[in-house]
Amino acid sequence: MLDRISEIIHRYRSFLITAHVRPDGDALGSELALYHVLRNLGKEALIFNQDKTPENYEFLPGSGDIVNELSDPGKYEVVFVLDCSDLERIGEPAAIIGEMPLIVNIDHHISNVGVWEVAYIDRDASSTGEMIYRLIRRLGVRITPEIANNLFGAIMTDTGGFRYGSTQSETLHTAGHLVENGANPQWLSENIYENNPLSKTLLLCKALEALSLELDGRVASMVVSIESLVATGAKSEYIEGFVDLPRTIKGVVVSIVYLELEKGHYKLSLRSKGRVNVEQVARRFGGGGHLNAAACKIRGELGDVKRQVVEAIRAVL
Ligand SMILES: [Mn+2]
Repeated sequence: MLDRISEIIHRYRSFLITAHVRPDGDALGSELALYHVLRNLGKEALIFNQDKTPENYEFLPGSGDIVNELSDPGKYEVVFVLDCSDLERIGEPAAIIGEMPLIVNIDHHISNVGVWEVAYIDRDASSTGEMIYRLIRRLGVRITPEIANNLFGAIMTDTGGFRYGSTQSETLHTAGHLVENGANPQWLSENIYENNPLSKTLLLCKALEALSLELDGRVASMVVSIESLVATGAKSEYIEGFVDLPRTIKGVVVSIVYLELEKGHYKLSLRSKGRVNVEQVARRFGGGGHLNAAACKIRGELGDVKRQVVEAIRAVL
C-alpha cells in the first residue's frame, strides 16, 4: 500500500489534506508533515480542517497555513483523509470531500473497517504520525526539521509521551531518527503541555471536585459541566489530557471524563490500563477509538448515563 500511495503522490499535482473534527496532536502533526513533504516535492497542497487548531498546537511549523473554510475543493485531484476511521469523522464537509475523485485514507483506529478506495490502515501503529513517517521513508525524501518536529509531536501526543501500550520499539526508533533530523522534544513538550492558559487549571480543579469512584475503585470519573466552563472562562478543548489524571490513582483501570456538550448530552473520553478494552465500551454507544483510549457521545440525564457506562465497563472487566 505504501508503494501505491507513493505512486499517487508522484503522479498527481494537487492535494487536499484533512483529518477529524476537534483535531489533536496526531491529526495536526500528521497533516503538517505530509503538507511539507508535498510542498518540498513541488506539489500544490492545502490542509483543511472543519475545526480550528487548538492554541497549544498553533506553534507547529506550517500551522498558520491551515484553513477552516473549504472554498474550491474541485481544484484538488487527491484528498488525504488522515487519522479518521470513517469519512464522517471529518465533520460536515464529509459530503463534499466524499465526492472528490481520489480519496486516500491513512489511519490506525481499531474501528476503521476499511471502506476506502485507497487505504493504508495499521491498527497496531502508535499513531498516524508513525505511519506518515513510514510513507516518507518509502518516498525517500529528506526529513527536514519542520517535518521531524511535526511527526515527533504527533507520535508523542498519541502515545501519551511514549507511555501507552501502543509504544513499540519501532515507535522509539522512529522518534530517535526524528531527533537526529531536527525534532526538539523539549521545545515540543513545553509548547504542547506546559503552555496552558490559567483557566485550564481552574477548570481542572472544578472537574476534580466531581471526581467519583465506581466498581470498587476500578473506575474513576470526573465531570466537566457547562457551568464550570462558564465560571472559569475555559474553552471545552482545554479538557485534553484531563482524562489521564483519574487513571493515575492506584487500583483504577478505567478513567472517564464526562464533558457536558449541552443539557442532557455528554461527550465521554475513556482511558484504560493494560488489556482493558475501552474501545468496546465506546462502541456500545456509537463511538470508537483504540484499546486504551476511546470516545463516544451519550444523551440522557447524568446519573443515568453514568450507570449505563459503568455497566458497559463491568462487561469488559
Ligand atoms: Mn491518532
